Amino acid sequence: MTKRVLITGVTGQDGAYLAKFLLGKGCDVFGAYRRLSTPNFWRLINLDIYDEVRLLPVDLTDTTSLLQVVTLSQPDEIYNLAAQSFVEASFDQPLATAEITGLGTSRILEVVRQVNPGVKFYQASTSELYGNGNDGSSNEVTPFVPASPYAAAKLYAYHMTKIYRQAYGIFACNGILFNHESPLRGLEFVTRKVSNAVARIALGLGKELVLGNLEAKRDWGYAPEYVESMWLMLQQDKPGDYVVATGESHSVEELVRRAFECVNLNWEEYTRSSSRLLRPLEVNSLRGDPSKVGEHLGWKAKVKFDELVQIMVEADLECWRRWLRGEQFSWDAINYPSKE
Ligand code: NAP
Ligand code: G4F
Repeated sequence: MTKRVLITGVTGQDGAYLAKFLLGKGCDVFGAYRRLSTPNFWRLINLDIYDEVRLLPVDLTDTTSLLQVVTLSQPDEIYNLAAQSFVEASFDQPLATAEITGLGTSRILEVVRQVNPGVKFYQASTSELYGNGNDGSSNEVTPFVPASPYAAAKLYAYHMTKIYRQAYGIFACNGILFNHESPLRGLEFVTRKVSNAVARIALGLGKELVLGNLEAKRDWGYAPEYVESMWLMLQQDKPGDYVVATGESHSVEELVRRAFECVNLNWEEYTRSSSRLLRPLEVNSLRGDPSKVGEHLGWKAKVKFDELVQIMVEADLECWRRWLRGEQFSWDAINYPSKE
């Protein structure tokens, strides 16, 4: 029988890649999207799956709408990817972040418990949970020391996922994913901000790149690979929690240097750091230990840092070239105004 899957946050980076992956597995894919005054299905259109996903409106702050999408889709598996996912914004909007990213997860879990506790549930947990608690590489038993309203909300969601597993026997998993990026990454996040700015500068459309903390380090992987790990977690005999990472970390400065190298320019001539872009509290360094996901699920990151940056810069160069040729296509080039 065709498996039915429900993805919340289907309009986001991971939601779009996961929908594509699950369609490739022959699943009936239901995508829960948030109704906006201007629709944003550009990622689904970019991946050529807009017509294949069954789109249903939902808001994580509205239990009734969650009840409706679960009842309508009757899923075998739910992937909860929806969140206010931008760490910086969580300092400006801590309550909205708690409502969506934290309580939103409780609302879905409770709908699952009441409607069909046999549904398998994936929760998009995060390496941000570790905060500054550990200088080395973090695994499934490393303590969590959240350092942002986003991380605190995700920590609550992480525990609720475990609690519903232990208390009610729900097949609920936490994927503790380290940063993963792609040409479909939102423009606010540092990798895409850099690749987009570098492409514009290389084509004479931009002059400089202004960033915050250049010393922060992250374990950056490639999003299309990471969504496969989500699916693998729900195909096991028993539910569990898994770290998903490359095992390498690089600084923002290395990211910028590598991106400018892709267009044969010297990063120092175009880049500056502004104190206005520093966070009230920073997570200095994150690196994951993917041993468990490798041993139990056979998952391993293939695309590493240099290739990832190249993929992203080339994709943005291609978009801006198409834009210069006057082509119309589904894209997200206009970013939010900078705080600079
Ligand atoms: P993303 O691109 O920001 O996507 C977030 C999705 O959540 C979007 O579809 C967004 O809808 C939706 N959403 C936001 N508020 C909502 C609400 N109130 N009701 C319903 N939907 C709502 O994030 P991502 O990078 O794909 O990440 C997916 C998930 O993994 C997130 O939970 C994120 O926190 C987590 N995560 C991401 C990473 C990473 O490196 N990417 C690492 C670890 C964990 P709109 O399109 O309407 O805004
Ligand atoms: O790209 P970022 O905004 O990602 P961050 O904060 O690591 O969060 C992302 O990864 C998490 C997993 O660890 C997810 F849970 C979360 O949802 C999100 O997807 O920032 C990365 C680093 C930070 O240290 C930030 O301070 O880059 C530094 N940075 C320096 N200048 C900048 C900038 N970040 C952004 N967004 N913009 C800058 O101008």
